[in-house]
Amino acid sequence: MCSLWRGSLLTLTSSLNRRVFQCCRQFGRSYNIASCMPEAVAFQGVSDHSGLYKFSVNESDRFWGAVARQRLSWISPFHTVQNCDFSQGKIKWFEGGKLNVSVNCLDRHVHTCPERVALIWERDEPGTEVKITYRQLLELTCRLGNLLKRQGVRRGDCVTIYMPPCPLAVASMLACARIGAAHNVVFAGFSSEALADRIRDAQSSTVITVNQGVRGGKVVDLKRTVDQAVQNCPSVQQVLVAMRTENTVAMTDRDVPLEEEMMKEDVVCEPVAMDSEDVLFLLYTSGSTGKPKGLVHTQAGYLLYTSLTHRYVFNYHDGDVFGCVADIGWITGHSYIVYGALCNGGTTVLFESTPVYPNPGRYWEMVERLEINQFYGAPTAIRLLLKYGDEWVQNYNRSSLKTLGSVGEPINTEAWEWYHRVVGDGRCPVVDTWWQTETGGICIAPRPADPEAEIVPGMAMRPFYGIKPALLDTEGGGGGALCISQAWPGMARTIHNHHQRFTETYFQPYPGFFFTGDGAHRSKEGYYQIVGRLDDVINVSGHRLGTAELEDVVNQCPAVAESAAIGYSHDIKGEGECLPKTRSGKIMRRVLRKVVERNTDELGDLSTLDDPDSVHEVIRGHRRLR
Ligand code: 6R9
Repeated sequence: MCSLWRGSLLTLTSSLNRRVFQCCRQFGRSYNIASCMPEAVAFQGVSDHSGLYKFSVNESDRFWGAVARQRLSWISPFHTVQNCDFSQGKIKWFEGGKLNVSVNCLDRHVHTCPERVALIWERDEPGTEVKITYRQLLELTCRLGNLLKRQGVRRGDCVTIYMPPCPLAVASMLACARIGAAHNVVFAGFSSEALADRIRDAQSSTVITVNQGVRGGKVVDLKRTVDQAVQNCPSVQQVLVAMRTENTVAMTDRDVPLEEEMMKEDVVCEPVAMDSEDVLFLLYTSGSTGKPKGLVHTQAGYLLYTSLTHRYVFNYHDGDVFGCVADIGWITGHSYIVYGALCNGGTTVLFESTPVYPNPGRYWEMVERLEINQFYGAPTAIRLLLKYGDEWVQNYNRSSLKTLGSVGEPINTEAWEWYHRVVGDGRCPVVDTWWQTETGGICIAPRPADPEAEIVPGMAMRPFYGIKPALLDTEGGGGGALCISQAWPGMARTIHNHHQRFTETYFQPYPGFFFTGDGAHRSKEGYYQIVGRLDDVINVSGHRLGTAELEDVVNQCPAVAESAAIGYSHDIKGEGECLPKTRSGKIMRRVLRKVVERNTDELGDLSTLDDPDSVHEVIRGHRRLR
């Protein structure tokens, strides 16, 4: 591992760009710490942001205790702020406390502002968005919670959700939280095999899906994928099917028409009092070896951390429209589209489409139409869009924008500059947010709410409150393996059913530290730049793929004795992995066979390929091998 990061550091793309952007001058030079974080008034001696950061790491019990009491609604108070021991991989926060996450995300806002819009469902077809108020979302959640109970789902069970971003997907997540079940959201682009693996590992008896998805003008048969998956999942007793399109799909005895059945349920569903450390959800992510890991996040700490980072990293204020274009199937969707945003009473966008549908102006047309204030997206999309030229951006009014966020992979200087200069008209801070499924929420970001904050293009900059990074195995020049030296409330608690793998992966490489798997660089000012993975995880378009998973698939070909998957640098996607895949993640073997047989004139229908160019790359690669 150590030699690997050295290699990565050598490829550090840009030397630190010294141009620095000051942001958030609107607070002026003198400011009141209470206006930034009300709890801070009670922290003795804290008068500015750097003091507040120091307090958050040096007095972390007092910091997190105060913030948790202030920001979450508790059914009963916690008695211990934290009880953590990295050597055993033991992470516990707010023990003794009881709360319900759905009450924090819904009921308390329904009391104060029932008609505020909670969700804007930006459907695939522009201009057909649907708005759901907090009152409506609570009703949907309660009906669904009651339906799940009627179907036999109990506290502690795990429900698998295979749905594109839509209000019923969010209501399903919150319904689980309301009745004390955990959820396992699987990205609705994954294949039936990947879905089946995750259902089996989570031992779900219930799967929630839609008849069909709609994305980029194309209809995707999601229910059919679920049907294939559950054939190999004996634990599944029922599949709840919502209707995203009007097309009927074959229903079996196991299938339950979701809308029809939930309308029979009551709009009141008693929230269960959950312990702080009960499981909120599992989310599977790729590791460098073996099967995907079901990372476990729990109730209170996760909710607190996502809401605090949502508020301060993006400078989110009441009434703002938060536009995160990730899918709910990734941690970014969980933490910032759903939990962080709703815990803060925010209005949050659910984006169903693609950056180029119906044209490359889609994001910015949406920003104008929905008056989005914070836009949060991935560098891969920014790199793609900048190639289409500035006009697609400039055609639309983006004056509502206040903060631009980036996540998922390093953002190169060209993309950063374009995002800042063209999309944000040079006036919106760009926050490059570094974090992982494992960290639950953003750990390193510029913090625009800090009036003193400066931002260096392409740098994630500074640790968030409570985060104490450490670079280990340093070799001069300020680079090293990025670790975090003390616990924070948002971190994952274990890997579902594999606690030993959890400790081995994250706590044994550097005893006493949480190891992130990334390499980073620290400037003399103390700002962080993330270099990328040190292990065999490949990052394609911001999505994590394990080399072992790719090799597993390749090795299934009878002619293949051994294989090795590697990432190579790709202009738009960060890294490429060279295989022609359908949008649902299936590798098109028939295409590979034709290439190997040198029948490239008879490749057949390539319309379901996610990236038709990948075939040409394979052809070119094969020619070189010959
Ligand atoms: C949130 C998310 C995590 C991995 C992480 C790192 C890469 C994420 C980044 C970044 C550089 C950033 N990563 N954000 N690299 N700069 N701002 O993406 O979670 O899917 O678990 O991926 O993504 O390599 O370790 P996840």
